[in-house]
Amino acid sequence: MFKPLRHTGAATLCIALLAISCATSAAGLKNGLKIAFLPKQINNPYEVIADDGGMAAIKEFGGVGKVVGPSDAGASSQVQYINTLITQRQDAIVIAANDANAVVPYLKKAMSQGIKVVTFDSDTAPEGRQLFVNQANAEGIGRGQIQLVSKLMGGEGEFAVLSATPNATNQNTWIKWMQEELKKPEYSKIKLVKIAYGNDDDQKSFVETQGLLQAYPNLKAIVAPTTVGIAAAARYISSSSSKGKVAVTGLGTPNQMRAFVKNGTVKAFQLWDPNQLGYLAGYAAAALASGTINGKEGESFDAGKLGKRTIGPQGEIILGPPTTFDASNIDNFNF
Ligand code: RAM
Repeated sequence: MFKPLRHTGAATLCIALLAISCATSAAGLKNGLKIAFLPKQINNPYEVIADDGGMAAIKEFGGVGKVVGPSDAGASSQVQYINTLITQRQDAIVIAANDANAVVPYLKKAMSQGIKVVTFDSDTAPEGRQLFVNQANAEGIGRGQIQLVSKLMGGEGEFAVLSATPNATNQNTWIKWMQEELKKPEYSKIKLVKIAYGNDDDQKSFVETQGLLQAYPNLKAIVAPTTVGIAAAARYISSSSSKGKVAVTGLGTPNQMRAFVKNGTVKAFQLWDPNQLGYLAGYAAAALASGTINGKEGESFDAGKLGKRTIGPQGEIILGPPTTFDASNIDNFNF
């Protein structure tokens, strides 16, 4: 019986056609795509893991990947990199935006020249990109952080948030959902006393932690929804008299937090696998640049080992729910 060709993988077809060189991969992706990752900052261990995931994906589908970016997470620090990537005629830019708006005119310029733009980790305003690869549902992350800290505080007392930069789209969205969750009657005895900003800078986050402990002597917990912030806060508290009195939680990488879980400073925290986030973003960018998707809701694409993924409302693709790490499971994770 005749089998329609579209059911035949491109790779199989390539073998069948033998000597003819094929311009697409199994997933219909073009060969040799130039894809640049532009993280919030290049020296942030979280971003490094995510970028590595992106580069692994690009290697799988035969593209040419690279990572460029600033050393600080300032609002406009990524602009010069975007301009250079436009000049270099990249096929796609995958960016974790440091500001929802500052980069938009430059990303629009890229798109007007046919360069595909995917945000991941931290989004821009929707007009700045074609797709947003989100680590997890933002509402779920924000509400989940409050559920976790409430448990660690025994349901009452003062806590502070130690965030990244004041303009970080991802942290600001999560904090908004934390504040929503706090409106529920079960949290009536919990008070958010301060939102401090460590700018995803280790030293500044460390000093901000010290400042919070001095300013709020009754503080029972610090929630840092940033891997840089939580590691700095845990480091400060682990060698201070607040150890055992002030809980530290938030979003961290198991490798950075392991020692603080083992020494009892941190009981529990959350995250997803940043490597998978970058990997998914790499495949999304390649699918866009190959024209197998246009970025419309409901379209699906093949994301290698992560399987088939579908675009949701507002061009958002979600990796999956976060994991909660504690002493019982942290050794099962290595990132
Ligand atoms: C930091 C960055 C990043 C965020 C993680 C949780 O590394 O701010 O954007 O997703 O924390």
